[in-house]
Amino acid sequence: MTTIEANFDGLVGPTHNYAGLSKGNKASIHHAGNLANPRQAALQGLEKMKALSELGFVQGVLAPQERPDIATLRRLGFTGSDSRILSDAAQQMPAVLAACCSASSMWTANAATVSPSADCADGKVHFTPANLINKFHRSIEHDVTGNILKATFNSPDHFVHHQALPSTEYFGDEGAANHTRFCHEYGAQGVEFFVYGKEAFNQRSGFGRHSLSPQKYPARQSLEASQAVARLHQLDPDKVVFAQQNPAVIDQGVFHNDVIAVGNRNLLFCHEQSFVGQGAVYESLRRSCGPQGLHIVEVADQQVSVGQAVGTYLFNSQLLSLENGGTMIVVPSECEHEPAVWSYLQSILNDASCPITDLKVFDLRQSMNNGGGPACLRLRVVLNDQELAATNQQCLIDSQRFLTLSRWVKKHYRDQLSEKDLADPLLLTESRTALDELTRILNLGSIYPFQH
Ligand code: SUG
Repeated sequence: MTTIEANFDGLVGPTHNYAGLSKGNKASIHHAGNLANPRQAALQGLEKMKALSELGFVQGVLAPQERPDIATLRRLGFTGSDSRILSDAAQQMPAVLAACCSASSMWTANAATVSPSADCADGKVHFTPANLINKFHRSIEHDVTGNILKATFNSPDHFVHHQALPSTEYFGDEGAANHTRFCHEYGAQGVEFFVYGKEAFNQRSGFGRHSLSPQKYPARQSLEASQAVARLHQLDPDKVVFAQQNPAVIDQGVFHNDVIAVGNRNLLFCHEQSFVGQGAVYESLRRSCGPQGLHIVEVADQQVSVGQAVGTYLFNSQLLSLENGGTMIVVPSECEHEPAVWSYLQSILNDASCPITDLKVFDLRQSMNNGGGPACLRLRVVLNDQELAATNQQCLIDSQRFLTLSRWVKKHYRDQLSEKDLADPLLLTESRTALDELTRILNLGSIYPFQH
């Protein structure tokens, strides 16, 4: 039996726009109000999926959400026809309308936390959709995310789908963006590494320990949420490590751990300022990994500063195992344009002792301008042969599916979208028509509220 790591990228939805919704995410705030190009955004994402599939990696795609989210606007008291709801919301609460139009589900690293069957006591793959409670526009994703995951991984013999954690800051959960798995081989039991930004309970004064809390930007993930996911997934406590993210880097724009650290198999690639008590974190990881060991590539601030890491998303890279035993790093083109980062990347490629042997660069500018790099765009799902066979095959990318999806994007997507377009009733119709067709292409059934 072979076991592989598949990457399921989020397909960018037709309402991709720049609304400046994510405090603490510098790119999102910086590009607020810019004109977006949803068509280009979706095609840039598909190009990455196609390229990785052509290199022999198993590549999947996850459908976007229904946006504008009329059901949420109705929940908030807007009434009447859909176009009336859009115009009233645009007039009375434009920020809420923008939130209900965000294409933020493209960043599927935040869709869920996934544990491979080799790690879970019942021998099944476990999924917990992230409640994303820290940002309103993301907190309205998890119900439909659950539908999408169930339609993509649709066999109860192999897959367990949990409900998202309770929707409260106490259990703030951002999914796989704060979760990494270390293993020798994908099919062997691994060590699951959960990184949180705050502790919600058992504190003497209020919410979180003051001295270890970020001062400027929010910590999105709570320790208690990570612990709950580890329990739900039936992980072996000896094979789980929890670490706190360094609050000082959250305040510099590291809103998820995957902006400063990434791992694959027995490799951890991170900045020296990633975690509270970094040395002790390494020790716990090494202890849990056991004799098979852990290779840590730590980047010093002198080599690449936290600011440069946030500006280029060096660590929001994908590390992919090559058949020849090497590791390929997939980075966004912003890394090429920052001399310190680019020369660092050249130096590791030339260093025979570094396990990172190959490099691939992608233009993901449309997503990057909202703070989403290559690693944000993908959800990793480790699957053995049977699990892969039980996965919805229409959601796997090959050259034919790439062509079908590219044609679908070109047929339905606009090449310009600004905030004022969000209230356009035609955008709603276009979006629903596109998504209805997509659910047939991907064989998903009825996953959206408008289809019920
Ligand atoms: O949650 N941006 C997303 C980016 C998520 C990146 N994901 C990972 N690091 N895994 C967020 O902050 C911006 C939307 C806007 O401003 O229009 C946004 O939601």
